[in-house]
Amino acid sequence: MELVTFERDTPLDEMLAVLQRDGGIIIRDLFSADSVNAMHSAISQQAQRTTPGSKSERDFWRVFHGANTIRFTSLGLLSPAYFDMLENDTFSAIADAVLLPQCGAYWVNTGQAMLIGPGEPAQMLHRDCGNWGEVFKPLWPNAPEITLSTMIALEDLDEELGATRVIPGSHLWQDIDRPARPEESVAATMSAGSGLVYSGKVFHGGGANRTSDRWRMAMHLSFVVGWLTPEEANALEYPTELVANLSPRVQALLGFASYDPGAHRSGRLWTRDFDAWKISSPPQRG
Ligand SMILES: O=C(O)CCC(=O)C(=O)O
Ligand SMILES: [Fe+2]
Repeated sequence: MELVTFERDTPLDEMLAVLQRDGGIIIRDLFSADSVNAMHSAISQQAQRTTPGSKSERDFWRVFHGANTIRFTSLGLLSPAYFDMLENDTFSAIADAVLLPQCGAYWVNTGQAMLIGPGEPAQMLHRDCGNWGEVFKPLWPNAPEITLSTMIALEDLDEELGATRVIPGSHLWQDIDRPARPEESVAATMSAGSGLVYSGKVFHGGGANRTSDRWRMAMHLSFVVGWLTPEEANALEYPTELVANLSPRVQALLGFASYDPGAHRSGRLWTRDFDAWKISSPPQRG
């Protein structure tokens, strides 16, 4: 079974129906060539300064991250194209449909370069909602969607280069303990600028890079419901002066707004100024 690839202008309902059925879809040209080129260039440069392998000492994370994989975050410090990608109309519409039934607002979980190096074996298959096991485990198989991700191709990705692998339908498995077998997975082969959009509940993982000399150029972007803590400390990564120039939506996605469970968007920033916090004029201290 292959994952379904859609054109970006496909009606949202069609894409959502297949996302609900398979747990993942590919959207061709999801991101603009300008954004993808800018991120490819910025990430390539940063990769030159980054040592492959996990920054963690723990065995689990060392295996999960891979010894010959380069990962880093804070992508908005490398290129403003990252902030444009956060506002992608199609990914936003899908995230609204998938996550807003469970929350008043969602925010960025992480934006992350994920470059798989030559000879790296396949990553373990996993579910991204595993980051918040307290929520999904007791409720499985009826657990709500709490996170939505996209793997973004910064160049053409095929199986040999380590395209992400997905087990279609595994987000609906009744048995939470059913093991994920690599033979059940399919490669999300896609062209540069395309995005694999996938449920936090579907089994997936980075593919093996079987080339001897090429790095897989891809990045990950995920949102998580506003009542859970993201992996990346977005609000600590970006200085207020930088965020002041971004759109209100991007400011909120990066945590420069309180979580508001209702429809009454207050626009405040946590409790620094309860009524009307203006990012362009932060409150004076002392
Ligand atoms: O690198 C990939 O293709 C997938 C990585 C991934 O799923 C993860 O680290 O959570
Ligand atoms: Fe993952």
